[in-house]
Amino acid sequence: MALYELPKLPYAYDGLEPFIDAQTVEIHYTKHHKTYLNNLLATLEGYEKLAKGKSIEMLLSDLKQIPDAIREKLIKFGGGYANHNMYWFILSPNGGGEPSGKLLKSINDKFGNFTNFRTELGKAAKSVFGSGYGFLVLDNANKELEVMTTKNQDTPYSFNKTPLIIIDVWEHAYYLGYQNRRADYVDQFFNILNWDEIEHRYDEAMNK
Ligand code: MN3
Repeated sequence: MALYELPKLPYAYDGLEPFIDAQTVEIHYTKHHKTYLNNLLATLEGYEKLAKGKSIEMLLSDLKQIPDAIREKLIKFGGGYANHNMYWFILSPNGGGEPSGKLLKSINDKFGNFTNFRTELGKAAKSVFGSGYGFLVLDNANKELEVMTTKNQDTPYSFNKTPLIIIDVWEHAYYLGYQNRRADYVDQFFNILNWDEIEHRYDEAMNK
């Protein structure tokens, strides 16, 4: 068995339509995500011991432990693998709406109200120059919610933060459906957010 595997897409390729088209999902999952995984596995050849029994999130959380020879590749390919593992699962054909319970309360405490939160996260994702991501994260030290962005395939795990929402703003995530209109893609993204999964991640991160 390989150290890491491609998680099964939790819906059909057309499951996120009309917000993300089937061809985009298929290429993004079978080509981009799969290639990150393949490159990660190639990077870890000869370093199996390092990764054995550790999730990719654990490796990315402690980059000091990664040998210099493979650190940059692990950040790129391991980050790309981890970011996409998360991306598919915080989206759902039955998504949208608002969170409830403790997460909603934390969002209201931090951002004032849900609308402000949406605006702030959206603005961050739209503002990424080049390729990267917008995130809602929980800071592991103070347990506060934050909006953050990363470049390329950098992940919040490497900054002692746990991602709860990820918005992929690499062009491959939206160009077929939205062309250059990244802002429209980001605005529509909220219609497919899987709040059950996001709340589950929040509870786990709070109790860690
Ligand atoms: Mn992507």
